[in-house]
Amino acid sequence: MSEIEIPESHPRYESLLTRHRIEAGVEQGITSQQGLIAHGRGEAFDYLLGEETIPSADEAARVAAAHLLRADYPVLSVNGNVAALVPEEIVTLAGVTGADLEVNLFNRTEDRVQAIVEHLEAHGATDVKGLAADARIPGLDHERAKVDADGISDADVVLVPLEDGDRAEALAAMGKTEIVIDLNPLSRSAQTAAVPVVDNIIRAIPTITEHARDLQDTSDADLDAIVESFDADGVRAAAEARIRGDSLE
Ligand code: PTJ
Repeated sequence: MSEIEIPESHPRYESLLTRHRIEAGVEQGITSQQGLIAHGRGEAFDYLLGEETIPSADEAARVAAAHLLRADYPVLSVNGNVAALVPEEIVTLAGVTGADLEVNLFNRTEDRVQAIVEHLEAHGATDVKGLAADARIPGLDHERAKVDADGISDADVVLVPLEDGDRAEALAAMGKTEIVIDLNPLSRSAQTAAVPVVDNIIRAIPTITEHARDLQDTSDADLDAIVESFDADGVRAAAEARIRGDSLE
């Protein structure tokens, strides 16, 4: 039996363990209550994807890695679900790609931003951004507009995980490249992303990290070629086809 009294032989063991992490995140003041609902939405899509990284998602993860390595200033945005599910993994990705981490919340409270910053620091992060909130993303009327002037506001490439909203579009309007991780290929964020990674964040972050390690010594010209040959619409269509059950992938 694990800490959560679920036998490891249970057919949904991994999924139940992940749910428990989200629940624990709420108890620790890291994850919002809405995060529980968001997680349930994600689980349903993951079930339909076969709970695996499909080839198009792996391709998108490689392109995401190329973008992060090629960027002048990449920033990984962290919300309450990301912090609960992949704290160590996202800190590792930041280290491998030279990106900064910034806490950006929809249901923003200063206490929760602080709790997430401390949680990431406990997993090895330093200089986590998000507390200053001294700049705004133009065109957004909600709390996700609040960003750091020397963080997301200054970034050229931003990783936007787990949000079905209008920030990816607003970031694109600022001239930034947005990489979105979302299990729903039809979410607004996935639809407007330059690079939609349709995969569970639990698999996607380590996959992007693995690609970044593989691409570390690749020339800028070759990274540019990887980025330029990417077909975001093709990736969205492949994921939707897999979910609808008419995929040949
Ligand atoms: O911490 P906060 O205050 O910033 O709030 C964060 C949530 C996630 C609650 C907020 O961003 C929200 O309400 O999100 P939505 O609009 O429910 O969108 C979340 C998206 O993430 C949905 O499209 C889900 O399918 C997707 N999703 C959920 N869990 C995962 C996921 N995608 C990848 N991996 C997951 N584990």
